[in-house]
Amino acid sequence: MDVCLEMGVAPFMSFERLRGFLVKERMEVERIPKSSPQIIVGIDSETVKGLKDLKIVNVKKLSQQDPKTLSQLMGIKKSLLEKWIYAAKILVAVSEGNFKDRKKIVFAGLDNAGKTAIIHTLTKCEPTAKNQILTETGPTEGARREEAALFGWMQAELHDLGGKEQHRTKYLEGDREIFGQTDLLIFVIDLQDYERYNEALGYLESILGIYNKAGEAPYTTVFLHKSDAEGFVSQEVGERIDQLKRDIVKLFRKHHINRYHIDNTSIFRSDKLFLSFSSALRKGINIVPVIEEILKDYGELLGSTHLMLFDNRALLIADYSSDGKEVFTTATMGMICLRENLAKNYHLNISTLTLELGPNEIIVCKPLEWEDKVFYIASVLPTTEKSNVLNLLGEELQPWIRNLGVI
Ligand SMILES: Nc1nc2c(ncn2[C@@H]2O[C@H](COP(=O)(O)OP(=O)(O)OP(=O)(O)O)[C@@H](O)[C@H]2O)c(=O)[nH]1
Ligand SMILES: [Mg+2]
Repeated sequence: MDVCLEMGVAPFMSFERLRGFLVKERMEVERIPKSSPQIIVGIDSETVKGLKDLKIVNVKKLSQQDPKTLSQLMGIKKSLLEKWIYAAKILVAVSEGNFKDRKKIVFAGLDNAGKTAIIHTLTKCEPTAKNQILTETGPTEGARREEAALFGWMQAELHDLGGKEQHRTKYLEGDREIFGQTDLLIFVIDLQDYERYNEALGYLESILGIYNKAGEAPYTTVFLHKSDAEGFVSQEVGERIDQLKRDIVKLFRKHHINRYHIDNTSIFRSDKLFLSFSSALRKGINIVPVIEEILKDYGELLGSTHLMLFDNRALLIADYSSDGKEVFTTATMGMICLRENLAKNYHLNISTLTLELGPNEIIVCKPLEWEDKVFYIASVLPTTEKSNVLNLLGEELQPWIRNLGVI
């Protein structure tokens, strides 16, 4: 594909970000918003004419459209319009320098809930290293911040809010620095600490109140953590846990929040912890549904029941699945870790991994290397015959991955 952007004053970063969305003309990045929608990959002249009739004459105008309405007006598939509109949104955001360059993820919960252990597992360990020895960090004093590149280029700030009572009181006293502009709230409750369920719920409610007052509504995931109690869980304990879940749901309802999720987690099932975390992360990223549409199209083309996109930590960025079997996802995470380990420790660069799980069920996992980042596309296929199509898919996904989280 021709690379048809010339750099004006916009930083080099923009060029890399936008590569792949544009063809046909050479132009300066700043001129993009006022250019014809025709500069976007895939938009043909017929569509441009249709858009013009609706007075959508430039990329900026296109970026402001609602895909559903436009689909009805133009008789074009919604998923296609969604793709173009999101491409336009990204182009405008980046060319106007108006994009989000990092995500704020807040981990909150009572002291000893397991927040620091979770962050440590997610950032320092491999997802299949079960029962790894955890270096005890001790209680976190105040708010701690860690930077991490997640899903490739997406910069994230992980805020670990030490949960001792004196710290909680301080955060709740209205420190805007602590909760302001959160993209994702992960609230951790120690499932084994039955006596403190109500205290934890009270803290969660206070935090939701702060967001409400600030007019913010970040996606919220509650981790019911340490769900690894050995042996028998008594009926009484089982009932307490069920009651806790009902109380959490009630709390969200009371605050009219419907963007939330409750998940069972444990650092001793780090593969599941990785999946829970990626699933929470994905919820706040507008572009993920666009990627999933692309995966679905290729899934159907390949006759594949599963198509998955991972980063090099084996965090699941997006997937398409026609039967929802988790075993493929977990198996692929294992393959990724194996490849990462062999590359790190033996300088062995495996180009494709395959794993035959059963008749007509072959997982083909391909690494894609872009700049200094590695991603993995994996597909469950009946034979490996068509697996080269995954490279094409990679090409198509690149600009979207490059821009994850910018709008
Ligand atoms: N059984 C079990 N123990 C865990 C798990 N996660 C963390 N722990 C243990 O729980 C204890 C507290 O973990 P931390 O991560 O320090 O807790 P925290 O939420 O950061 O606590 P504060 O910093 O005081 O707010 C440690 O002894 C951990 O080893 C888990 O999934 N299962
Ligand atoms: Mg801590």
